[in-house]
Amino acid sequence: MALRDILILPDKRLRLVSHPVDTIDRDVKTLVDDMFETMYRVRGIGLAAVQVGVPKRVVTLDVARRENEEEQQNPRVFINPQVVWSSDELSVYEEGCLSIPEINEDVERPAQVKIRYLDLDGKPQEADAEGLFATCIQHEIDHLNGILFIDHISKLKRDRIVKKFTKAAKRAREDA
Ligand code: GNR
Ligand code: NI
Repeated sequence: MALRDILILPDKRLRLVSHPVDTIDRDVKTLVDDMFETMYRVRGIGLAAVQVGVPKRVVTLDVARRENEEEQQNPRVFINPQVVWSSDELSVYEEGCLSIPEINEDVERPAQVKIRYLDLDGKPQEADAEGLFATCIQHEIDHLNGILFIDHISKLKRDRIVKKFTKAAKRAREDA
């Protein structure tokens, strides 16, 4: 297992549309292992492969509350996940993103969704999601389509956030 670097806004690779996985080979299994290690290390509750620079439709998720970093509670893998139904009812959740550190904003999304995906054995699965699970899996599927949670907030707020991260990246380049 290995830690992977997480891409940070305004990295253009975060805007790639990820490719479906057709065979769950060793590369995909290693990717999933590394994504869990990386996600638990930084205390994330979800991670999309594109966030570590691999534009494949792979998501790791663990929305169980953790006291202790790296303590796995309910690790789940979603390959080629799709929302096949979403509720009319909406809910608001304060979201964050490992690719946009230290920014949290309210996002409104369908409160419940039904998703279809493949498990690590390539077997088709369905899940009904609500609460934090519903929010998080929608956030991750957005990543697979090159969409970030800041795309769901006001343009004024989004532009401010992008500007802040663009400046920080420029400074980091100059210091290097
Ligand atoms: O760790 C994360 N927390 C979080 C909180 C509210 C809504 C969504 C998330 S996902 C985020 C990890 C991440 O960036 N996944 O792409
Ligand atoms: Ni994210």
